[in-house]
Amino acid sequence: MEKTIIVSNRLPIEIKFENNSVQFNQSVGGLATGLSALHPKDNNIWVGWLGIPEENVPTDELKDEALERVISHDYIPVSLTQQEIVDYYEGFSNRIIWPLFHYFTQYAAFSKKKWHIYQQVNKKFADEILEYADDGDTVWVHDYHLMLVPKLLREKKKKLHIGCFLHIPFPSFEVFRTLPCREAILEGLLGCDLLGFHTLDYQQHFLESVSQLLDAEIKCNDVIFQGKVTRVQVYPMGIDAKKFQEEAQFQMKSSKKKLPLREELENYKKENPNVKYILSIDRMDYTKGIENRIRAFEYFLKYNPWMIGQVRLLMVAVPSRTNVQQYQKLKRDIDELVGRVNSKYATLGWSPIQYFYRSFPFESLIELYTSCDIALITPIRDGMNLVAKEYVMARTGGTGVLILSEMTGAAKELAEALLINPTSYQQISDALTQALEMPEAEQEKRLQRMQERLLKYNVNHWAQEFISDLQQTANRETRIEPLLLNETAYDTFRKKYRQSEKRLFLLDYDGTLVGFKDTPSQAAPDEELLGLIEELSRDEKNNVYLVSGRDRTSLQTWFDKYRIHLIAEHGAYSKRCFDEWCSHPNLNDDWMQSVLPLMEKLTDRTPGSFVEQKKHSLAWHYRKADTELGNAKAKELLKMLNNWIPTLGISLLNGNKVVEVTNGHINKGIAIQEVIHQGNFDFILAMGDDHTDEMMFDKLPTQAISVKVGMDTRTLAKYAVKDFREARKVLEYFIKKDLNKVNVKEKIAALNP
Ligand code: GDG
Repeated sequence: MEKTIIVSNRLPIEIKFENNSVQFNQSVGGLATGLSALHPKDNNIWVGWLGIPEENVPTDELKDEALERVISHDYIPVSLTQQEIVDYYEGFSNRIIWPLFHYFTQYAAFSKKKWHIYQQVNKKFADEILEYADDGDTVWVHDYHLMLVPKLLREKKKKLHIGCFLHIPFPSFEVFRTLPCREAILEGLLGCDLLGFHTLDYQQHFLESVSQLLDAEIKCNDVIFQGKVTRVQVYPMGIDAKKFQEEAQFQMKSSKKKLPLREELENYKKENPNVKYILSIDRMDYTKGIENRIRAFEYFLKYNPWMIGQVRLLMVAVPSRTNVQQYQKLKRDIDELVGRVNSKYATLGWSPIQYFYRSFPFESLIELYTSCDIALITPIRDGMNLVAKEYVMARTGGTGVLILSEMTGAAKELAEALLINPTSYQQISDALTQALEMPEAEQEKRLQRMQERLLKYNVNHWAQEFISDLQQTANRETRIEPLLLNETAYDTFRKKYRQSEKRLFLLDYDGTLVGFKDTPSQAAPDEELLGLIEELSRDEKNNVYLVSGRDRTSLQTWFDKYRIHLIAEHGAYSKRCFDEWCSHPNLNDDWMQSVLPLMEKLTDRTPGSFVEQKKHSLAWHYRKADTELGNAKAKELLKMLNNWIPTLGISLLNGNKVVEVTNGHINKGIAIQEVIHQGNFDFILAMGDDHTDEMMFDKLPTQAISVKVGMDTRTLAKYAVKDFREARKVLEYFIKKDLNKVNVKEKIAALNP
């Protein structure tokens, strides 16, 4: 039976060795809750580190006991040495990737040694997973500690369904490019079938980096790299919304239950009925904007002195990564800052900031959420930020205001919060004023909308959606990977061909029937091809269409005397044999005025490139330009043109050493659709080599035979041949009348040497 393997740096359990025994605790973090539908279940397992260095396990007996207990819960521990923790976890993950991906480039100090150990530990994880993973199993890898694992798994086991989710932001290309091992990181992630991010921005940043740094092809959300496709999508992580709601309701109702924190807060409120509480909870991390929050609060008090004694900032900073130097410094800075602000504004019975440097049990967390009137969440960068969502869900009393940094992933979903720029003290101060003055009815309305959304898009929804998309994506891969034409396929085609009465051949020209030449004008058909076309068109049952991006004149000059039909300029024009050219009703060329100058400018800066002006399309060819320069400029051009798609209504074709722009409402797919609708064909064969032909393949009925010419990328075609010579042999095969079995075998041997 197929299983799911979850992989994260840390296992969602805590293990301690105390008094010569093993203490084992299940932790109830967001990830563990979200994945509870997957683990524990059937034979699913979770692979991760136990959180303590190998050397700290006291004795072999205790080690065995710990292992036994961990494994009995279907957790597979990966053992790490102290040195690996220093270099892989604290070092590369938390001192290089974490700051860089959160735009704190000044903190990211690359070191070859740390990178080396990061690779080594990723391999350790992959090896452990491979011990348990069988073909058809699903592996879901989590977060930035393990970005090389997908590729390492894929290299060893092609038939795994591999998903990967990054919980932190993916930075813009300009930042990501500063990482010396940037290509290896991208390639590592591209080993998976489905890669998930919290927001569209992170997804776009990733795709941009791929397009700039790798020789990969990007089709919508699919990255095609080294013959493998990775779908890159957005899955905003939710929380266990019901759990927060129910615990809050439970606490409200059960007045008997001893809730020390709440009691203390309520007592204080009784004595000071007008005081409002502002809450902030984060790990002590420089990305969370703790420092600017305190300074903004100080600013608020300075410019709203009548609020002194009326508001309190209740600030929880949970100790985190205490071995990392920057975190130690941050702790010192925050201690000092809180001290300074408190000493400046405190009165005898009141201090502006109540500061806790520790974590609280879950129940106390809810007490804090339910007791505080405002949540002030101000990260400088945050992948998502679950605290914001938790505060909203715990406000079951109907009131409460969320002030949220626009730099968090959560801001994209919580539009009813008061969104602020975390670096602007003025904005934070204004938001505090707005929150303090907000009528209750408005608070309720805003909260309700957010709560409805959070209940629907909860953490289970997040996990289920990801896994279901992963299954689909991975299956799709095997379904549409083209097959090399083989003997059985040939026999079936020939049978179909013979039994059919009305046949349709849809043939691309350049790259499909002829090889590429330096200039388009050199690619005139040779004797062999013309003979083949003539032979094919002689049979009355055959309707042959050349479906090309070429201009009308060339096609007409070359093929006018044959009984074939022509579709020129990607469908802008069509011509039935011995008839006149007709233009497509969607034709409109206004966009050319904007695109042509851009291409001409690029040509100036790219020696060897040139613009081909067709009647209704523009093609920028860079076949003769320096490869590196040509590729780089083509990417630049595509990027610029991409932004123009909505306004100009254009369509971009990233072909083989050519970027072609056409009218977005005209393409080969639309053109052949009309042909197919008009005829009643019982045999259809389509052949093509590039993107423009994919549009044609996309519109074919299921029984059609589609053949991709070239093996470099993925395709919607069912079959593939290596090059134009083999494509010609496919056609030859149909028209030869006296083929016997021996000949068939020879042909196939020649096709697949
Ligand atoms: C990373 C990304 C992304 C906090 N204090 C206590 C406590 N917590 C819990 C909260 C919340 C979790 O810790 C913190 O989650 P965040 O999302 O806010 O932040 P990170 O830890 O940085 O998480 C982040 C997340 O991954 C998920 O993808 O959102 O952007 O950085 O659940 O409730 N829990 C308890 N006591 C505390 O004192 N019990």
